[in-house]
Amino acid sequence: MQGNQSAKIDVIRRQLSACGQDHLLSFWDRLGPGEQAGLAEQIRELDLDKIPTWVETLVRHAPQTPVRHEEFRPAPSYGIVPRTDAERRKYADAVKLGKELIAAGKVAAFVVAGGQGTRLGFDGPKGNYPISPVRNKTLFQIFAETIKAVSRRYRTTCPWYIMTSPMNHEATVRIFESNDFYGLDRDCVLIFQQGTLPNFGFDGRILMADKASIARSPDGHGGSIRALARSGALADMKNRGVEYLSYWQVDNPLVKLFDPLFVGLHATDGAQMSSKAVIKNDPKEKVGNFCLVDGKVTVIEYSDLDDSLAERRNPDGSLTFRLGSIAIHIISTDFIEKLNTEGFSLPLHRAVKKIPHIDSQGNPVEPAQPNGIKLESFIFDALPIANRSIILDIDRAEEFAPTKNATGVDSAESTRAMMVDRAARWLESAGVTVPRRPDGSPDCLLEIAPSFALEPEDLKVKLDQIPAIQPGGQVYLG
Ligand code: UD2
Repeated sequence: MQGNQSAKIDVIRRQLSACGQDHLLSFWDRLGPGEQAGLAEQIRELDLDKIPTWVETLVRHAPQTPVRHEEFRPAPSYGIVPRTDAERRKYADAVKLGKELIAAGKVAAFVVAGGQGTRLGFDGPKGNYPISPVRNKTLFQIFAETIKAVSRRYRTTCPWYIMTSPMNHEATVRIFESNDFYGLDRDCVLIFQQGTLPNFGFDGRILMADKASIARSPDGHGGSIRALARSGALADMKNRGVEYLSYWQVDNPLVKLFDPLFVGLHATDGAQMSSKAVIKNDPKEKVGNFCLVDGKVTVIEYSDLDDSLAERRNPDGSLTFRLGSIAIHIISTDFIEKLNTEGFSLPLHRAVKKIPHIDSQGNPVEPAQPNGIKLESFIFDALPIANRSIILDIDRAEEFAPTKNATGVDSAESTRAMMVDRAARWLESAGVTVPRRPDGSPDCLLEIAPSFALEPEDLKVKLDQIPAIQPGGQVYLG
């Protein structure tokens, strides 16, 4: 038995040595059997064949792929309001189809929540961040209540898939359990983990977190395509007859899940992966840019779009590349299945980071400056692989308020303000008077629970349940 084990470790040592990573076993002889088994398992999960290429092309140097700006074209989009009679008919049919698909249980919710949320400085999974303006409901609770309200409206059960990472999986499951799954049917909530990728020092050596574990980080939201298949989530979808995923990021409480128009346009046009977009606030806003490259919808990160293209304007003064990516998609399950059977891989992107690790003596190092590279893949890199992809450009104020930072732009404060603003607009559209300050902002705190209204029209039949809103007051409708 002993001999067998040492033969196995010799094989692993040779494989590691072949790709310049044998230091991963530096402390092997000092580890207990459990630690050895754990480390061997982590090494088995490494894509050893690919590591030399990653080191050469992504770690030691930034990638040198030329960005072919001359080939970028602005991507076409559907507007939130139809522009012609033909479009009006198409939208009406799409909404009808979208509603039918939702009611038939063919659409599931899919949130990616495996990120580390470091910018927000919140301890724990970001989905547990309290965000709603009056009741302080968490992001997870708002999504759960929305899914419950949609299920009730369509007399169906909308399943919810939640991707976590090894860094926050257990904590996420505990949150759902301690909240009794927010009143959802437990069998319809599937929480699964994405994979990880090793962290590298600038010299190309994989960093060790401690003597028995490799420094790793989640493999990016693009890792969801593989994780959906590996975790059994995709098989579960097939069993339930789910054909479309309503995909979003955990930090956006305004997201309109199960949007019949979006689902319907995606299905009518035979798209495999579709996106919602907003008109960018300024040329260099920090969102991806929708472009056409070789005729395919492609997202070019803001940092990769040349200033001259970012600033380019149409004769009417609007930005030529005006559509910003807000990470809201419809993805067909057969597209995910196809990608997994074709052994696809999405490109990896590098990020220079401060990565705690141990040195060659085993002493912990807490770097004050960036000291290494994390790799990840992005879901939007699947767009050009799709045989068809549509874009629906929506009203930012209605659907997009990400909570990314502790203060300032895209912070909890700005998200809450947008939630109140949207509630105020919805109420006013139903004929309710909302007190406003001289600058036009609502002079009150407002919160509309998804169970009360999923859209402004829902308020019109509940006017008798809405109290008068006093200046400086707060109203919760639930
Ligand atoms: C993303 C987009 C940006 C824009 C913006 C909208 C990228 C590179 N940029 O910016 O173009 O659409 O969102 O808000 O995506 N996540 C995982 N696993 C991971 C990494 C992330 O599940 O390994 C999740 C994370 O929990 C979050 C989402 O992906 O829900 C986005 O992650 P982020 O906050 O790092 O994205 P950000 O702000 O760089």
